[in-house]
Amino acid sequence: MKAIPNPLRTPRFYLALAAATLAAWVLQFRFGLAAPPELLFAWLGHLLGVPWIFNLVHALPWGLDAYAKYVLLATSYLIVAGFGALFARWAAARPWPVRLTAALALALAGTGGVLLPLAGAGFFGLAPDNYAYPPGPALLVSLGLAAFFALLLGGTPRREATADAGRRKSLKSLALFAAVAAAPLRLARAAEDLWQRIRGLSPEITPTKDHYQVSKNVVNPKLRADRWRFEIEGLVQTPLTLTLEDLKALPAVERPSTLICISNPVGGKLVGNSVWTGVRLRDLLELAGVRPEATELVLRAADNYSDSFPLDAALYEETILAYLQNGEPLTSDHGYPARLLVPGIYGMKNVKWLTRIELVDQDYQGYWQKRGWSDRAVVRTMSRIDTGVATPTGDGRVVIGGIAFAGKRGIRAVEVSFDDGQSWRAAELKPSSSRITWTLWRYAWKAEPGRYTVTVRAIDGEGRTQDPTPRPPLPDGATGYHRRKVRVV
Ligand SMILES: Nc1nc2c(c(=O)[nH]1)N[C@H]1C(S)=C(S)[C@@H](COP(=O)(O)O)O[C@H]1N2
Ligand SMILES: [Mo]
Repeated sequence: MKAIPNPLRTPRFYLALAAATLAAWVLQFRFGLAAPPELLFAWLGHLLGVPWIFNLVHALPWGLDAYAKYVLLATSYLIVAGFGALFARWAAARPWPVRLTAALALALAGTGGVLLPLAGAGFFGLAPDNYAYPPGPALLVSLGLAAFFALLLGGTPRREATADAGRRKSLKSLALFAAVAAAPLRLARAAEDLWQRIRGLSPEITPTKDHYQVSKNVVNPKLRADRWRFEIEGLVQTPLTLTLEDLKALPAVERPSTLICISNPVGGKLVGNSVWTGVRLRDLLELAGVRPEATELVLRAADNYSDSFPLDAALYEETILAYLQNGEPLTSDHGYPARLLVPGIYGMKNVKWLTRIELVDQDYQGYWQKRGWSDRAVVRTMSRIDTGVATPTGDGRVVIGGIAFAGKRGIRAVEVSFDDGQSWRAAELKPSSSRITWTLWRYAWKAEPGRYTVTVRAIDGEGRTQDPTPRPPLPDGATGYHRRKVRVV
């Protein structure tokens, strides 16, 4: 019997790995297609959640904390490479048609059946609200990579080299792999840095002190946590009364979430995106036991404010009773000790200083509804140009940017126009951490110094283009495109 060399000791394995990784990066950075490790990365990020990631980041030695995201990304690559190694062990003795078929089948099952669902995109990327990972390309990428990998692997076992020589050879290949792998990471960082360098562009997460603040009050209530009680009553099996301590004892979730005020004008600043931590409202409702007749929730607050929204919005996975904003207790202006966050509907229904939720079976008109504002208050698709002066990219072009938001629908595309909407060019989107947050966009072009009038519009996750008709905020939220003069110096 011919001896089969351990594939991990053959340079070919590392060559195959390097080649597959390079191919994945070209596809990802050049064409924006998600390769398997990136899908895994998306899932790990989701699984760990922001607090854990913060902890990990702070625990990283040697100044690596600035690169935490890349550490996680590299870990994802290592895990996928680990599976590659297992496969290589198995495949080394098999003829290449068997190896190829197995690799393709594994890739198909792994990407379509495991990684895409884990990344939140549904089986084979078929979830209706998956817009981040086009399923066809993601599957093609992994099939292509698998074929590549399988073809390069092993081959006919050659005559045994001495174990030592084999080890030296594979160490060398490993070093080569690391060197090659570092280059695209640097490229990715440079691309990321550009987002940070665009002067005037909103940061992805709005620091609490910069988050817009709106309320009906001249002086906001300053509540004492030890006196605060939160009640769920009305059409429930067991009415509930919780203290802040009770609330904090329940399983917490945290998520970035964009708030926008219904009175925000086109191009306005009444929009912000923070990371909120709290308890899922549906968990609380489950504790109380909602009766089948209930259709709406009435929310009341310590400042005598009230509003309502339908029960189905209360049951969204993302709807939370939050007590932390960006990792810190809520400030009194943002609703201390607890406030509601419900995605997809305007800020006014995100009640601050919440004290009571009542389940009812009929429509309820809240504080602003009695004053003529929309009751459904579904967030309209909006986009904004943040930059009044374009930033040089360093390669002869200039770049502008801004935000786009479409509530629960997500953003599929952003386009800019330099001729008042006669022609449109696609902007680049920064992959956003979640569907319910705003998306940063940028557009770079070669420009002569001067003044340009730029118009922006967004296309939501359902493929609908932002409403171009200029309308004031009252009663349903403003519509129309944001247009702005941009200087190139
Ligand atoms: N109790 C209470 N909650 C409230 C309001 C209010 O006046 N009282 N204003 C609402 C409005 S109109 C908006 S836009 C958001 C703003 O939340 P923020 O100040 O945290 O950005 O809070 C909402 N929740
Ligand atoms: Mo608002």
